[in-house]
Amino acid sequence: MFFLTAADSDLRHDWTLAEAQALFALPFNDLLYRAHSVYRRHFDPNSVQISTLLSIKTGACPEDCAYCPQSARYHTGLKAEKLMHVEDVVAQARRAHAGGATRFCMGAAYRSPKDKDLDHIIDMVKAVRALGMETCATLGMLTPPQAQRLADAGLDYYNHNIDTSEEFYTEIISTRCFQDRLDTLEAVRAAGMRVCCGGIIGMGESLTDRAKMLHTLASLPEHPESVPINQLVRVPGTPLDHAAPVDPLDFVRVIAVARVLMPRSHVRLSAGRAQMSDELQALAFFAGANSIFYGDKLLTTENPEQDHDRQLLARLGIHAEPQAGVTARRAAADALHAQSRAAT
Ligand code: SAM
Ligand code: DTB
Ligand code: SF4
Repeated sequence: MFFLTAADSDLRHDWTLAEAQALFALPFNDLLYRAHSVYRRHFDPNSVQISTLLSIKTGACPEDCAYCPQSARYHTGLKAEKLMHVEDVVAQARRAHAGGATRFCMGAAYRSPKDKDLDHIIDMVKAVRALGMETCATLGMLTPPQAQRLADAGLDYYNHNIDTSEEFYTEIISTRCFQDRLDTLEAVRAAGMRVCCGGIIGMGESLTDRAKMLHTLASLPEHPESVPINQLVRVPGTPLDHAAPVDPLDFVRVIAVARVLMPRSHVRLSAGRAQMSDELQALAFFAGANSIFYGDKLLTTENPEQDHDRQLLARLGIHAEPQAGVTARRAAADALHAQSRAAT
């Protein structure tokens, strides 16, 4: 006899948009109770996965993403920098690992990487992986062969955000379309990498746009393993500098709905933490956020001081996910990857 447990039935790929909207419409306590219950069935609620970001190629990006300080179209005072040297990247990764991060995410301000840049980035991936860290990269759009090269080099995760709903996307970016994002996500999956995909709250999107964004993510053939929820960092010089601030409780609602729709994913309380109170972050962790970016800088903007984060996590009794968990997750993923390579 086969019994379906509550945890099994939490995992669904057939959520309707109306169900996602109904979750947003729940009274706050009802939504948080539901999200936290789901969270406990799938994770240790006192453990957080820790990633550190590094901008390996900064600014001068040809895209026009209205939120981004790295677009060449806006005057944000950011100094553009070429692709970093492999040794410098590895030195930063080593520092992040010693500080407690288990995943290292390398970000580059590209529309899509050139193959010769990918050669260097592959060297970075191999060297960071050799430290025992999980590796992640966010380099813009990828062709299927590029995705395969990164997967074969051992890149664990690829970050590529859908950012918002398909409808609102055209108001934020004109230089690519929503389908381009989905195509890259498909190439990343097909190559056997794990997916990190989320969005930004606070760009002037409606509640329906938020529900649609999460519904799109939860309707992918496999849920992204990591779902970063960013609060817009308003950067002077970008078109969204004066966007209206998000109601903090509405931000927590997004985390909670993401947790319910994608129960086994790591939901990351991502950009914007430097502008959040400790209490708001505590609520977001209760609602099911179980991943953060750690380190004084995101890509180009500020993140909370490491000391402050250490104290906050200690006050909440939340510990960093142990390295053993990371090692086991990688071994399982590597075995799957080897199997699928053997089958092709
Ligand atoms: N160029 C690549 C791309 O767009 O996919 C990778 C780097 S890009 C900076 C990665 C992500 O950072 C974006 O998709 C967006 O979600 C997030 N981001 C950029 N600027 C932000 C801001 N001001 N506030 C919050 N998130 C931001
Ligand atoms: C994600 O979702 N957020 C990160 C990471 N993935 C690449 C980037 C946040 C960037 C915030 C603006 C900056 O620091 O430039
Ligand atoms: Fe370029 Fe990425 Fe910034 Fe868009 S979000 S401008 S693609 S770096």
